[in-house]
Order: sequence, then structure tokens, then C-alpha cells
Amino acid sequence: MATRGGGMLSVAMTNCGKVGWISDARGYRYDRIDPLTGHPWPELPSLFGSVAREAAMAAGYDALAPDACLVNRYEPRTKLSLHQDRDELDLAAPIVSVSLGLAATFLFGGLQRNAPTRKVRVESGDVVVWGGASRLAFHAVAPLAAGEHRLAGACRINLTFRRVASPA
Ligand code: MD6
Ligand code: FE
Repeated sequence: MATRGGGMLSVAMTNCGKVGWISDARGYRYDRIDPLTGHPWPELPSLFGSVAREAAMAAGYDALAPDACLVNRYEPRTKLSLHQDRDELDLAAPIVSVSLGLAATFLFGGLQRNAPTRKVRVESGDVVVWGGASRLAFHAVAPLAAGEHRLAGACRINLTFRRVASPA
């Protein structure tokens, strides 16, 4: 995906669910249509919905009913710069993040961009639930180290389940 500044995101992204997160020359936003195909995003598989709902509850939140799943694919050396997830209308709902494939270093910051960050290694199968006081915390993914994962090959895939629509 392109950025407003005319660059490209190094992480490859797609979505499933009612809406998907996109970035292009006009900026970033959630949209019902995949700009690459001109069609709606594929439906969120019911197994994905169960994983998101159960992970949110296991972490002490209300059951999450995700309407978006952002799928990120990292190849070696690609990274995600420090950002906040604040394009969702429902900030009371947590985000459920599933890591698959190569391990990565996730950087958890604070509510200010310049707050110190904590490094957390996320391995295939790890699930992070992100909400409450840290819902708007800055975070990033460090450049992916080269490697070969048994199932995913030379890449890391991250699924983040979100509730974008305002609460019913
Ligand atoms: C990633 N994840 O792990 C990128 N955002 O590839 C995120 O940017 C993220 O994992 C909000 C909540 C959880 C996350
Ligand atoms: Fe994020």
C-alpha cells in the first residue's frame, strides 16, 4: 500500500471482514472495498471470529465482535514504524493480535510518542490482547530478522482483529 507522502509501506497488507484498513495517496482509513480488486473484502472466517472473541474474554475484556481483520505480511528487514491505532470508532473494544511464522520484536510504548518502549518477542502462535488504558499506546515492530519458519517460510504474518464500527 502507498502512503500519503508518496512512499510505500514495507509491510504487505490486506484485510478480511466488513471493513478493511487501507492507505493510499489520500491518507489512511477503513473502507468496505479492497482498492486492489474493487470488491468487498472476503468475509471474516468464523474460526477467526471465535479466536478473537475467546482471546478478548480470556484477557478480561468483553467478548470482541470483530468487523475487521488486518493481515500484515513481513519479509526479512521489513518493519512497522511507531504508531497508534486510532482510526476505529469503538475505542472501548480491545484489539486482538495473532502472530504467525517468524518471530519478531514488538515495541510497546506509552501514550506519548517519545515515551520509552519495551521490547517483547512475539513468536508464532502468540496472541496479544490490547485495550483499556493501553488502547492508544504507541507501538512498532522492529525490522524482521532473516529466518525460515517451518510453515510460513521466510515471513511473519500478523492478524489484528478490531471493532471499527461504533458500539451498537
Ligand atoms: C504487527 N501490529 O504485530 C503489527 N496494533 O505486525 C500492530 O500494529 C498492532 O499488534 C494494535 C494492536 C496490536 C497490534
Ligand atoms: Fe498497530
